[in-house]
Amino acid sequence: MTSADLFARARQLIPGGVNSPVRAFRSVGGAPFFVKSAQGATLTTADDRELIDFVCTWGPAIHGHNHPLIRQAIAAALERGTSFGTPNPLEVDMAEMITRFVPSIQKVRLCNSGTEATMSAIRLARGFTRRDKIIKFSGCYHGHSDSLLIKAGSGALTHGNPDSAGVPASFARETIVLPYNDAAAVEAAFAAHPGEIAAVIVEPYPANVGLILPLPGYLAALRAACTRAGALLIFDEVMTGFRLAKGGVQEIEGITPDLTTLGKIIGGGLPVGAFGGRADVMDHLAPLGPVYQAGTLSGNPLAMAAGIAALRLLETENPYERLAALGRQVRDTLLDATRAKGLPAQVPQTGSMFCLYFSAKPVHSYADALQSDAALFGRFFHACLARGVYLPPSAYEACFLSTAHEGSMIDRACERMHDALLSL
Ligand code: KE4
Repeated sequence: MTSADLFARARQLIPGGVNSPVRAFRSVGGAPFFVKSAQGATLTTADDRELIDFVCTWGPAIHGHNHPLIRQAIAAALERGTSFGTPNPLEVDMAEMITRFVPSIQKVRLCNSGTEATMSAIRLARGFTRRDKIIKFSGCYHGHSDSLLIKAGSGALTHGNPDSAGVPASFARETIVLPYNDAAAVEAAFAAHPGEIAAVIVEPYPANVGLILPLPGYLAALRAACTRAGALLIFDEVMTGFRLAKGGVQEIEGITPDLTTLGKIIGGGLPVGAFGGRADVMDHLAPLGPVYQAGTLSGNPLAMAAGIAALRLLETENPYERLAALGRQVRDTLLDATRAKGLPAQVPQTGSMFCLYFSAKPVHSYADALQSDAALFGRFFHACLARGVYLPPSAYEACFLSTAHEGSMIDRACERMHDALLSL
């Protein structure tokens, strides 16, 4: 069956024909392709097209798709069964690795998605501080739990508005949404709500809005404001954890959050999320404390085996400088091509993450990102796809690289993206 046949069937059975909205290509136009297999840096579609993949299943595939050591680890675990519903040795190994990689995580709880991780971290912060309000930032995405599907309200310092149907206004009232990279806005929000704010949750490098990097001192200002106010600082590193450094952004920036949320890479391609941090906070979780959190498949041995293999590979290969070199090569290609074409462009890049904004001004916030030319990005997306390069199907996502992109693969991809830009 071709992608078109599959999509026609899927739309009869699955809303929009997809199990996650971004896959539907709504913001770039056209119909999504279906993938039947993936290997290294390439996807093979149901139409037998080979695509060089810059989505990497939205982050997990840092070692490329279907890595033999991860596959072997899953196969070995499979011999012993898939899920026991009891404690198992692999979840202890995973917990030891996470706490070793990320020193701020003294204790960790495993779950099954990034959404579960952030939802649980928010509940834990509220339970620990006995406060109800939280602060999040425009353009940051933390999964689809009700308290986090909130957009900025009219009175920025008061409360947010639901960012989805089905989220009660009463929930939105407990979430304050502020602009990222504006330390004064955080100070003002704490001043306006003394003793009421349980936590600040932030993607330290927002990557669900393209890619935005913090202005100097911004993350330190968040840390100081939370400490002064007795609120918890939650780093949502579901995307950046283990991707930019073994210890994530908090290692790069030297900032210690109270809680960290994780996902993607720690599942090695299977469903895993995690949240962890200060032991005195984590011990408020059931069965020790009053904050309930649970999951049938949390810590299941198959996903643990895949995630442990992925983390072990990071430990043995330490690929971060190699990945950053790939990122710089793509950045330089995109800047050269847009300059040659006379197109205004910003290409923020850090390690193996980058994005392309068609914008004349640097992007420091969600508002800045919205001023970029999303329609032109859609044309660039399809020009790349026509040349066998798959970028995230949205102007407001980050691109990912893997160790499988090294060598001729990245050269080929850069040539094709350069050609795609000149064709616009
Ligand atoms: P999941 O529930 O999708 O596993 O994780 C939610 C989440 C939480 N925090 C951050 C920083 C995230 O990036 C995500 C999920 N990222 C998107 C990519 N933009 C997942 C892709 C999708 O929704 O299909």
